[in-house]
Amino acid sequence: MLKIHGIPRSRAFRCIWAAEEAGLPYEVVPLGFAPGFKLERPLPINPNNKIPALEDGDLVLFESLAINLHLAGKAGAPLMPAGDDASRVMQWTLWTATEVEAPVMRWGYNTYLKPAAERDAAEAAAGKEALDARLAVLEGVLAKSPFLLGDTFSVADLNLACVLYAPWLNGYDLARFPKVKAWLDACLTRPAAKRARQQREG
Ligand SMILES: N[C@@H](CCC(=O)N[C@@H](CS)C(=O)NCC(=O)O)C(=O)O
Repeated sequence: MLKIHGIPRSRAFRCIWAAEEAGLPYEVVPLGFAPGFKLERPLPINPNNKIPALEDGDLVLFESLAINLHLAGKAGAPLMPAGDDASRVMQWTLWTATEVEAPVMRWGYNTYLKPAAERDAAEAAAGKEALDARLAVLEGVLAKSPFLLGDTFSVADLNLACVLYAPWLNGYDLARFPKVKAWLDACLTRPAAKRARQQREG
């Protein structure tokens, strides 16, 4: 059985959602945080000593979005489509990792993650400005089709929506981005997403 190391209240949530969406049996091997967001014990199977990590037989993977691509690949289409759409999945996944995640974290650390006394309002505003610029791009794409690759949900949507899940859950102002809001609502209320969210939100 697949082993996902981490806890639902971490980036392991992303892989739990992907495993649920792929319909693959998995167990979560709990590993959480000590104060300061450091791991409570080492995770030797990940040279970065971070969660999540996946064990799939002899294969060990780190990087949450790469794990999701692997899980989607095991499920095949439509979660992981073939041909040009597979390249589009890579495009959106890399866009998520290189363009979207940093502003999400900059905003998140300075609005709800850090203790109130350590939050920096200017940093939160800078994160929001950068994230809004990406959301404007996404708004234009989602004006043309309900999901990133067209009419069907795929791991491209999952990988982007799982990174935008925290802002969506924590009051990010999406009023200027109604298509993004509707798309996130659709992605994050899918049955598989709800099962993953239940583990995280309890
Ligand atoms: N890019 C990595 C980031 C992994 C990451 O930063 N994980 C956090 C928890 S969500 C962690 O393990 N933090 C512990 C530490 O940095 O010591 C991924 O997406 O998997």
